[in-house]
Amino acid sequence: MQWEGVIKHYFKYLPVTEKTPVVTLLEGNTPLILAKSISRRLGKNINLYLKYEGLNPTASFKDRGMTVAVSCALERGAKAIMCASTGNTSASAAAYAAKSGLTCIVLIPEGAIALGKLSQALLHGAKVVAIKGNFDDALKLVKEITSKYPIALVNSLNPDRIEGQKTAAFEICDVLGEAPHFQAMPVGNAGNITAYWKGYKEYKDMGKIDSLPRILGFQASGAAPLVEGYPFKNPETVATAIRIGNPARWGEAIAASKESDGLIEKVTDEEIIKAYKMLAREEGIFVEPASAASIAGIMKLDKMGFFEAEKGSAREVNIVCILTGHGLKDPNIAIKESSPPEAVPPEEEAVLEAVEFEV
Ligand code: AN7
Repeated sequence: MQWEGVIKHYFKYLPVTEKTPVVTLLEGNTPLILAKSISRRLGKNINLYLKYEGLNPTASFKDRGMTVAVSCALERGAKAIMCASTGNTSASAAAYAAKSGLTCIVLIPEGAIALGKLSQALLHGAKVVAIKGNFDDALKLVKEITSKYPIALVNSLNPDRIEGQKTAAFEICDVLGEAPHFQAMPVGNAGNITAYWKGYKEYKDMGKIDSLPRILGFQASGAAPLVEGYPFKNPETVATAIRIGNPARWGEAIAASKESDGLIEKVTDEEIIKAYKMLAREEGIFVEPASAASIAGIMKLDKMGFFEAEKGSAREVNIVCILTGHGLKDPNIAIKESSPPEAVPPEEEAVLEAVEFEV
């Protein structure tokens, strides 16, 4: 049986009816992969799982929210949708708009979105406008424009986005048979952390799980408003997806960390790149830098002794890291962080020498 997408699968949990024109690219149902090597680093009774959201149709978690946002916008008679984006939202909005026949307008910060994401938005036919400013400036404009004109806003300020994205929490619980003990994730505009926490709470209220996870959110240290407690005017990080200085869902993010007895911490670009390479080389998983922030965060907390109590206990401890976007989104970083191959003559000896192969 083919998977039918998140709206059909989780229909009764979502703001849809039989009349809703469902726009789907069959998003969701992403794998939960046991990270054997990283788990081993953490301790014998600790299982670290990777929720590989890069395997969604446009290669990020945004598709879960976009299927609901676009379907509902269509149901309400929208002709156009609009978003500001650090890249992934624009790629997803553009694809779902293409599928539905809606016009898509996206505002992006000039020169600050990864190549893969820009190519997606352009190829899907979105009207892409680059702003001489950052994401926060772009979002402000989108809010103004969509409040004046009949254009549906599809950033995560739109509650339908949150509803769709909460299905990832459902999937994790459906696979594990319970909620994980900890869930780690990158935080930018703070829509996703809001969505996951809502999803877990709803599943508990419905009696599907008995306990809730502790939510661990991570920001890049150059774009860490939730950690420092004030907006960043000029956010900077290698993880361009989370280069956001003034998160729209600030209060909800703090609430998720507080209510769940979790935290929101920061990780440096160096820690992010280290985790990015570790995932690629030890687990065979290619993510974009922002996604590696969740692993960088777990490594940082582990170093600080955060998991000491868990390590001593006899019970198995499950940590789920959300890998929000695929590595191919940002190929420039991957190449920059590697040694590009040298060209050699087309001869056996030259090839063996180049790979330093010894029998
Ligand atoms: C890979 O695309 O904000 O905290 O405009 O692309 O819900 O914002 C992307 C965010 C994490 C942070 N990982 O999620 C956008 C955008 C990846 C992302 C986040 C984003 P939120």
